[in-house]
Amino acid sequence: MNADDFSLIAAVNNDEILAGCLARSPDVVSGRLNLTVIRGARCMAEAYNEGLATTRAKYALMAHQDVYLPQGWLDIAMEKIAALNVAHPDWMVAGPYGVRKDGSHIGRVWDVGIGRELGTVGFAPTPIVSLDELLLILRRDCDYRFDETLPDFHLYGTDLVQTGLQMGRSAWAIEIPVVHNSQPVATLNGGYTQAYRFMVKKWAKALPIPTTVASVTRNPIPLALEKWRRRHIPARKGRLLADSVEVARLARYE
Ligand SMILES: [Mn+2]
Repeated sequence: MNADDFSLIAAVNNDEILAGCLARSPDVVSGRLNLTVIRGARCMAEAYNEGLATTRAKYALMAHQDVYLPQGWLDIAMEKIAALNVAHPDWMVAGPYGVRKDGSHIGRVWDVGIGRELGTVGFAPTPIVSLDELLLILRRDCDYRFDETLPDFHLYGTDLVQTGLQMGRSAWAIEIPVVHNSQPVATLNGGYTQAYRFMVKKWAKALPIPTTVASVTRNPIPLALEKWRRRHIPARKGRLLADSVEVARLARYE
């Protein structure tokens, strides 16, 4: 396994955020990790499918523009993925932060919007039923394409994990910490609700599916409660709240 086995894909709508986060990652700056940027997509599935079509790398890394991969990240990821290949050869999807079947979270990521590290130091690879979409790793030994009928820019990670599980493959949270230089999501109306309703129909037989935001279920309460919880959060400002490298050092990620 080497760096050429990896391809990094990002959907971008803000070049300042990209430059201050993902494109600033040392593995990207050095050219070791190839970054493909997709702009102007209608939905995330379309963006990522466009990105996947540009590469035959064995492992596709799909990351938010506001994710920073700390110094040495690719080497750690290669080590963890090689171990997963041996221990769980049926794996198809992985990421740094996910949710177990019982709804509990597992992973490790510094979230700038929340202002602290989320998760656990030193956890073993853990089976999950959904992943935070900040970073998704897809093993490309099958012909997975994102479902472009899933609207907007939400829940595509949950859809990916559930598709893998339905195919009899496994999905994991692994310890590959990153900085999510995020801004709090102010509203779950609009695009989020559309994507949520789509998922309730598509995965009717698998419900409830816990996610990092609200459990996907026919019961209207979890989503309503999550919307209410966010009622005072102001709209995103479109600029970074922190310096990615400073945060990575504070987190002792580099
Ligand atoms: Mn993000």
